[in-house]
Amino acid sequence: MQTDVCIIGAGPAGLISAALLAQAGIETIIVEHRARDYVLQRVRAGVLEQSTVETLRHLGAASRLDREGLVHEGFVLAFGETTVRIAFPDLVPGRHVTVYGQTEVVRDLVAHREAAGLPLLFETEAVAIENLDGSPRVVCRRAGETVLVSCRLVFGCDGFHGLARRALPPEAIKTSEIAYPFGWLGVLADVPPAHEELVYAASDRGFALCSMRSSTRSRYYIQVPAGERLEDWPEERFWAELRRRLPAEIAARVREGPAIERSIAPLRSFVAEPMRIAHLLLLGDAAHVVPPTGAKGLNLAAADAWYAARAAIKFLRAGDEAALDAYSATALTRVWRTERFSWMMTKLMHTFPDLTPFEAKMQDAERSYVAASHAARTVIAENYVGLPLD
Ligand code: RFL
Ligand code: PHB
Repeated sequence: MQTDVCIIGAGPAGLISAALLAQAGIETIIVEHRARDYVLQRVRAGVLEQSTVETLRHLGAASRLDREGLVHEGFVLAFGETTVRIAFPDLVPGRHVTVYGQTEVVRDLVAHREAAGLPLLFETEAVAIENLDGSPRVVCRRAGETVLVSCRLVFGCDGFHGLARRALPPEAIKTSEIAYPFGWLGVLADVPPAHEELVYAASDRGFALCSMRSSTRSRYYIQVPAGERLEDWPEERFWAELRRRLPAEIAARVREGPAIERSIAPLRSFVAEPMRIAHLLLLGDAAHVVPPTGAKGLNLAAADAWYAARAAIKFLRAGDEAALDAYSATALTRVWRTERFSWMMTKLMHTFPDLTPFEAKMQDAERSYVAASHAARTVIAENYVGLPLD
C-alpha cells in the first residue's frame, strides 16, 4: 500500500492528526493493532480543554460533543473537610472546560473517518519501520499476513507501549521519567454524580476524584499503592474507601451502582525528546505521559496532532524541511509546561508513602497557600483550562 502519511495507532493523536491531514487533502492510512470494538469501548480521560473542542469543531466532528458535552465553569479541591473552588469566571474569565469522555471523542472521530471512506485498518499491528531517512516503509501484521505501507512520513501515535519510539536507536532519544509509587483505581457507574463539578480530594487515606460523563453516569477514582490488583478491590471496598476520602457533605451524596468498567492505571511522568527523528514524528503518549491529576493526557495528544499536521502539510506540499524541524521544539515547549502542571497537581493532592517531615510540611503549606491565595488559584485555573495553542 502507498500513502503520504502512515499513522500508527487510532487513539486521539492518530485520529485527530489523520482528520487534520485529510482536511488538507493529504492521503493517510491508519493502522491500529486492536479490534474496532475494543478501541470504541476503551474508557480513559474525560475533560477537554477549549482548544481540543475547537480542533474537533474545525474538523466538523463536534456535533454530538456540542449537544452532549457538559461545560464546566470550575472544579473543587478538597483538603480534608476544607473545600476550595477553582472558579474559572473569576480566575480566567471567558474560559472553561468541557466534560466529554475520550471514548466518545474516539467514537466520533472513527465515525467521521469511516463516513469519508478513508482507510482505518483495525487488527493491523505495525511491527517494524524501515528506511526512516528516505521513503519510509511500515511493516504490519494483519491476520497472519504481512502488509507493507510505503509513505513519505510516519506518525507514531501508538501510545506509551507502542512500537514507534522503541523502533528508534536508543542513542537518538533522551528520556526523562518519574514512576510514582501509586496508581489510580477507576470505576465507571450509571449513578448521578455526587457533586455538580469535579472534586479532587486529598485526605489522610489518600487521593480520590469524583468525575462524571453525564448527569447519570459517574467516574470515580481512588489512589492505590503501585502494584495493587483489581481482585483486592471488591466493589463494596471501593465505595467505602471512596466515601472515607471525601468531605462528609460530598461523601453523603455518593450513590453506589454496579461498575460498568474498572481498571487500575499506574501513574508516571515521562518525556522522550526530540519528538521527530528523520521522517518519523512522535505524537501523544508515544512521546510523553502525564499523571492524570491535571486531566491533560488527551489534550496534549490533541495539541501534538495540531502541530504535527501543520508541519506535515507544509513539508508535503512545499518540501518545507524547516517546518518539520520546528515540530519537536514547538510541541515540547507545551509538553514540558504541561508536565510541570500535572506533576505539581499530583504532588499537591496525593499521599506519598515516604515524605520527609520537611516535605510533608511543604505539602501542607502548598495546600494552605492555594486555599488562601487568589494568585495561586489563578495558576491552577490557567493551566487546567489549557495553555494557548499557537
Ligand atoms: P492511545 O490512546 O494510547 O492510542 C494509541 C493507539 O495505538 C495502538 N497501538 C498500535 N497500533 C498499531 N501497531 C502497533 N504496534 C501499536 N501499538 C499500539 C493502541 O492500540 C492504541 O489504540 O494514545 P494517544 O492517541 O497518544 O492518546 C493519549 C491518551 O489516550 C492518554 O494520554 C490519556 O487517555 C491518558 N489517560 C488518562 N488521561 C486522563 O487525562 N485521564 C484519565 O483518566 C486517563 N486514564 C489514561 C488513562 C491512559 C491509560 N493508558 C495509556 C494505559 C487510563 C489508561 C489505562
Ligand atoms: C475522568 O473523568 O476520567 C478524569 C477527569 C479528570 C481527571 C482525570 C480523569 O483529572
